[in-house]
Amino acid sequence: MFKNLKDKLRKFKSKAEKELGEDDGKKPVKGGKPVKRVPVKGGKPAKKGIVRKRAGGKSSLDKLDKDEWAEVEKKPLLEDAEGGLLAKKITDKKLEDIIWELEVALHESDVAVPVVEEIKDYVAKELSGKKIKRSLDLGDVIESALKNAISNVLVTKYINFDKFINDHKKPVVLMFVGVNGTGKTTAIARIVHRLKGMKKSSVIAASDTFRAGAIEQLEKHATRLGVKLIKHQAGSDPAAIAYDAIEHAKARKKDVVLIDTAGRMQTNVNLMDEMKKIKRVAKPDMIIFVGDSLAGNDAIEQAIKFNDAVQIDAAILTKIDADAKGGAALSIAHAVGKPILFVGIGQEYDDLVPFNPEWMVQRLFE
Ligand SMILES: Nc1nc2c(ncn2[C@@H]2O[C@H](COP(=O)(O)OP(=O)(O)OP(=O)(O)O)[C@@H](O)[C@H]2O)c(=O)[nH]1
Ligand SMILES: [Mg+2]
Repeated sequence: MFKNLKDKLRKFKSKAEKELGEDDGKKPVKGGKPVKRVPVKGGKPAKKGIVRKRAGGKSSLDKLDKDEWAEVEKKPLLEDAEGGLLAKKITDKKLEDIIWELEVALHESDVAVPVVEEIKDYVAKELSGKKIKRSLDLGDVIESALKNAISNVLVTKYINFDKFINDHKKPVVLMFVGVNGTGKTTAIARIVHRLKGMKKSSVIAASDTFRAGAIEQLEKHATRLGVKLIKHQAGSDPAAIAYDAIEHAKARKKDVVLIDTAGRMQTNVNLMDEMKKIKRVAKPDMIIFVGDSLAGNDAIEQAIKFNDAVQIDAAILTKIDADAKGGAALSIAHAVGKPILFVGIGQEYDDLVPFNPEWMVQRLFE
């Protein structure tokens, strides 16, 4: 999972650590002006022998031994607010070089362009001019900047799916949309399985009347999961089936209606119009775009087009168990401004897991 992106981030971190860790040989600078390599207090040179606490704990400069002074001399000395000595300042020149490396790494992992820009800017802002205490590890500082940048792009209005279902007026109507073969039907079966675990009853609407075998596929899942499937013949009106399923749910006091729809290319105007009709008739409480993470940047493009057509509320990203790149997972929520609800991580019913930024960041840096 995300091997490519993970490796690239790891390589970037160690390279950045190395490059930023090297002394640039310049005089240390504070506020743009060179400062003397003598600790200062209130802008004036400190009196010889004055007691000054170092981050490392020594309390008097007089007490520094020869080797320690040699160490101090090698590095720019700056003071932090507490008067502790600081070791390093990340210069903009060095930063520019490593940010370029980061940009390349992200592009190679299929991260969408606006997301690359955002991560770059965030990392640059967080590291620029940063004075790094000796007590801090440069690698940790870089990793934390990366993690914050990634969390930042993943944070969109979070939806707690279980809470949404629990709190919402019943029946809750969920409609699943996406291009062919992304995993809509499988996701529906998995959500029904999840709802069963929450003691919520479901009914499925077989509104994919387009693809041969689609109804049979759902029938198998419905039988296995023990839920009602509302179906008409192949080729019949998908909106009418959704309507019937909702009526059934109202009459039988079912909690959730899940509407399966046919896969369609975002460029197929007729099928996109048909999807809009299902929405008009069913008035779903949540439209969920199901995207295949293996499609990378195409999945982002599709999400944008589906969002333009029916205003999606959330996304599910499937097959991330097979996704080495990780770009789609990083980009999709940002691209459409809607959260990822779940990710598909395998072929079993349980392999649909709630998604949140920490989950992704944890996997990228484990
Ligand atoms: N590895 C893996 N395979 C998945 C995942 N989700 C779905 N699949 C597989 O993807 C294939 C297509 O899944 P479907 O659920 O039929 O996709 P669909 O979007 O309903 O397809 P259409 O109805 O034809 O548009 C199936 O073989 C699924 O088992 C996942 O998270 N990981
Ligand atoms: Mg399907």
